[in-house]
Amino acid sequence: MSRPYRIGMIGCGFMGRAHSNAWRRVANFFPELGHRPVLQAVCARDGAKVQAFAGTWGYASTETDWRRLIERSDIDAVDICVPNHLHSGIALAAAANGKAVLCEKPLAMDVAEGEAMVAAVERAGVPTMVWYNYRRVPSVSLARQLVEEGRIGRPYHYRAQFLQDWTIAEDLPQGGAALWRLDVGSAGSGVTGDLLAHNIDTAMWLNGPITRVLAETETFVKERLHQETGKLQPVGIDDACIFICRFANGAMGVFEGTRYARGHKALKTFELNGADGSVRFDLHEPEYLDYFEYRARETGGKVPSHTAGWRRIHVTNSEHPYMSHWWVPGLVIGYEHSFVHAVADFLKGLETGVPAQPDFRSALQTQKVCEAVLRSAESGRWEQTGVTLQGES
Ligand code: SOE
Repeated sequence: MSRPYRIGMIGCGFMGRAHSNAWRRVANFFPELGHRPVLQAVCARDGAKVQAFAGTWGYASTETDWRRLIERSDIDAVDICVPNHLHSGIALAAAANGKAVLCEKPLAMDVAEGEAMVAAVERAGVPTMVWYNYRRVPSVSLARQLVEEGRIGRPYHYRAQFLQDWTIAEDLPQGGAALWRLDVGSAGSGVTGDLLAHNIDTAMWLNGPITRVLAETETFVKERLHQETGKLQPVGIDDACIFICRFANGAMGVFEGTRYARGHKALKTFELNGADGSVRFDLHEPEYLDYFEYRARETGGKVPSHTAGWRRIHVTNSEHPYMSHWWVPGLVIGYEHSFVHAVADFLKGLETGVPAQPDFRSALQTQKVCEAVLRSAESGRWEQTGVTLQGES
């Protein structure tokens, strides 16, 4: 018999929907789990909105003040899906109340805040997870498996992009619901924390710590009307960011994130090139992983030149990560399933005692890279990241 695991969701925007869907569906597709999520309460400031959200997603109750939610004795885990400037206060209070804390990415506004969050949850001894969901797209997980199996060999190059185009209009306001990502006071940074953080998390998971960075950022639209003040205000976020980096394993990296790549909506890509093989992923075709095998691991020999070539692996077989939980081979899954997988791994971590990653401490490493990137864009120099964490699973 699985035991109920009572979720208190804070926030009911786009991410609140993605997470609620995951909590609702996980028990259907991962019935072996010992915990069965119960949507106990959802919290948002707007009473009518939160009522409607609770009705749609099946939450048993609502709150309009997050402090009340984290104090409730009938909540086991608090899931933070609100703008970034609110993460830390809620996480600290939730940990002090003994709740497990799951937090939407990025962990915090900056490293100092993230460190305080790590200290608080570790002091309280509560389980944590940060929703870097793209690790759990089966093709991305398969890339990690290929790396672990030694199929890439000595890594030389890592390149990644996250391209969008939704903020190009100069009359798009900043701040408030839906547009808080453009307001530096709520977001902390622009594409570095919002988009490149995903790429950095994936990169370090696949290829180890990023040790130093050299970056450029740009804010193309300098002033935008603020929805909350009604005034034209300077834009404090980075609209675009490019950086190069070095990994601890000696590989070179190049990253690009922007919301000004006309025609691109969510083009998240990465490629890793090693001595023995390469892998390539593109979020627009998430069910595929491209793999070039130079040296066959099974035989140790080189793949003959006349048969060598890029191979598209359709990542839908039951042997592929997570896929035995879904349909039959050949049938695809998508974006929302990465969140279901995150929940499944989190609950499994509670049961095995091996915490799902990235936990707060691990996500702090990504925060450190983001901060070093922004520092480098300011200084115009290479900046050390201070990342130390190695080899998590
Ligand atoms: C921004 O548009 C955004 O929604 C990010 O906040 C998400 O983390 C990313 O997965 C998709 O884009």
